[in-house]
Amino acid sequence: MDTPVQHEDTYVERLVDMDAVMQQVAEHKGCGTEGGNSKPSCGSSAGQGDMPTEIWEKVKNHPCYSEEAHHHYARMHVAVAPACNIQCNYCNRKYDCANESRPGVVSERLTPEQAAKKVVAVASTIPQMTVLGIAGPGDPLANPEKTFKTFELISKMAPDIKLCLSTNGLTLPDHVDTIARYNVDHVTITINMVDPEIGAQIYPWVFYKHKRYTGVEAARILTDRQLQGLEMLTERGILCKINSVMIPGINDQHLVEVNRAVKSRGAFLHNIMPLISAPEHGTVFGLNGQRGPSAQELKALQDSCEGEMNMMRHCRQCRADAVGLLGEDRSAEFTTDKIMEMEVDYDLDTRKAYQAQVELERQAKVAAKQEELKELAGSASDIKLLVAVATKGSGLINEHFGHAKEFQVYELSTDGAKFVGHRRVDLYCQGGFGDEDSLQTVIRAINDCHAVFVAKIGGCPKSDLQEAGIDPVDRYAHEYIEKSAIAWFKDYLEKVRSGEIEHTVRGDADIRQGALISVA
Ligand code: CLF
Ligand code: SF4
Repeated sequence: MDTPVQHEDTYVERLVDMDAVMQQVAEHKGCGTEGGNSKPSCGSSAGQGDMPTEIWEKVKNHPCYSEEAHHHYARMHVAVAPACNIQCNYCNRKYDCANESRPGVVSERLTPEQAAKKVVAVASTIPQMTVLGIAGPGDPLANPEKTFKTFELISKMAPDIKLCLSTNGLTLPDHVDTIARYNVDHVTITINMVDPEIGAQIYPWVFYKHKRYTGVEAARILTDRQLQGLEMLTERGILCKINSVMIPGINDQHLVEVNRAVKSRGAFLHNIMPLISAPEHGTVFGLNGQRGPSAQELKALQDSCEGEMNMMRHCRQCRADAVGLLGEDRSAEFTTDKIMEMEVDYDLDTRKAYQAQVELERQAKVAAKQEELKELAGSASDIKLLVAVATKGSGLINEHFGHAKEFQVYELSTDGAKFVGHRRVDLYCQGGFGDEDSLQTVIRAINDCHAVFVAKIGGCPKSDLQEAGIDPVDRYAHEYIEKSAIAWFKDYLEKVRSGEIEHTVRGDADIRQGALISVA
């Protein structure tokens, strides 16, 4: 099993001079100075920066609320909430709630008791699992008894695990006191509009106080309840993340207004996700041909909102029974049958010791990046470009090109390396041979990138990538991502300066819609 602290070839070496590392860690101001950028960006930050300590304590190990943490810490979901009280045009209720899940995914439903056993089993096996979320398969607050019973059991059995909740917000104001009582520190509300006319194009109906409402009236009730719930939560100091689904031609421009509305009500983080819409999902949008955004459209909207508040760009639209690091899915290891047979020993000391080691690894990574950044500091250039990275986690370039199910995307500039997204792809390596069709989908998915960093790559894909103008880089295998990307960028700028290469602007890239969506 691969874990964040078992990269035996490099880990011990990195810890040799921990005094120096700890000194640099003490000095680093990641959140406010990510990549030398002075704008706070806590959803994609490396450290505390200007954040109050009590908020930092809540986000530092939460893989969704801290981009940096998501390389190291895992979350899990338990699918205890089957019912829903609204209808979204991008959702088919045969599948998981599409407000947090990729469409077309079906999760294994659990009772609260089964869920609690599962959480303890996973926490004992994956000590870096720090957060338990309830995100479906329907709306958790349309199933309040099951949701809160699950939280109650888990807070007794695994008290160190943070509790998290995701909701469409319709009944949120009714449950805020209970949420606070159960110490649920993090709540996600999906808010796609603050204008009922736009809402009527997204929501055909809501079921509220024993009555079904449709059209603009339904959307007005929903937006009023969502914003009221948000205000009530932030008044109580509960951290709120807003998910918004970007639907081109319907709410894409409007999401800037949504961003302002949620920021003014105290939301901590805004997660704008692409609509994923394919006819095979059987949703209204899928069947009527509503398209999702391209990679450039999504990034442009996220960039335009970033001046207003922290943006999340590392969401993987997880399934309602997801387990593991974001981007990996270990739910198949923890099916109900397997859990019920497991002998579980919940050892808090072992979990703490393991997480302390993860912290050292994480801090060494930050220190290495800061060191490389110092060398970049003298460079003057307005070149900004994207690179893709194949990684299995821990902030390392440690995945083979052919085994990558996704690539992480970083924007490089003289400010440093900034995580700006990820692209899911079809596996190129199909049991020992490369699949040419898959390679073309990979190239389309990272077509806006100048280079792709991998632990290893074969001759054929290498030459196809070069032909497409993407530099396959394997010389930083098993090194830290940001440090390596900054070092590569320094070389790139030098080559441009010397006239060895000419800087070109890349085109757009695809966000995968249909293929393989139900697999992970
Ligand atoms: Fe789950 Fe959501 Fe909590 Fe995270 S997921 S309930 S906040 S613990 Fe995270 Fe998954 Fe995106 Fe959700 S990557 S879908 S944002
Ligand atoms: Fe589907 Fe979630 Fe919308 Fe309910 S709230 S209709 S489960 S996407």
